[in-house]
Amino acid sequence: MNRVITFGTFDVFHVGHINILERARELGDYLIVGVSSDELNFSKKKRYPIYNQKDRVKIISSLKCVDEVFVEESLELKLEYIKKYNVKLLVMGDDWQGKFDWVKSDCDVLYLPRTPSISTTEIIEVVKASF
Ligand code: C2G
Repeated sequence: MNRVITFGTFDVFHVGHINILERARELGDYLIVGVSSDELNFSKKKRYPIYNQKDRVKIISSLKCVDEVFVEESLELKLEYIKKYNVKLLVMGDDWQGKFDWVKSDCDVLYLPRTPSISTTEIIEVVKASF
């Protein structure tokens, strides 16, 4: 079985998120998703996600292109997760281009083009501006 892994916060779930998950799934036949924990998000972005980790895990778990979900506690644990889930390919959006090349000893890495013109940050800004 060709097992693929990807990671993300997937806060305020949108079409860019589903596009990358569907494309990742098509590159293999079993897709595992590491959903970033609330604390990991806070450490990266200095704010908590709008949707908490329990709800984000529930949303990602409900998608038909996703086979398995776990909580990603640290960016540095990528290699441990890759070994634990026995995956052959790591897929990320190209905003992460080159950032996870250090796992290439154990796993192929592919950066896919992001869906243009949509992001969680932009959605939050648009909603804020409309009030
Ligand atoms: N994405 C995309 N197109 C967009 C927005 C996002 O393809 N318009 C992709 C990102 O490139 C990423 C995935 O969707 O691969 C999840 O995006 P985020 O939720 O923003 O993930 P991030 O906070 O970058 O967390 O270990 C890595 C981190 O957990 C990734």
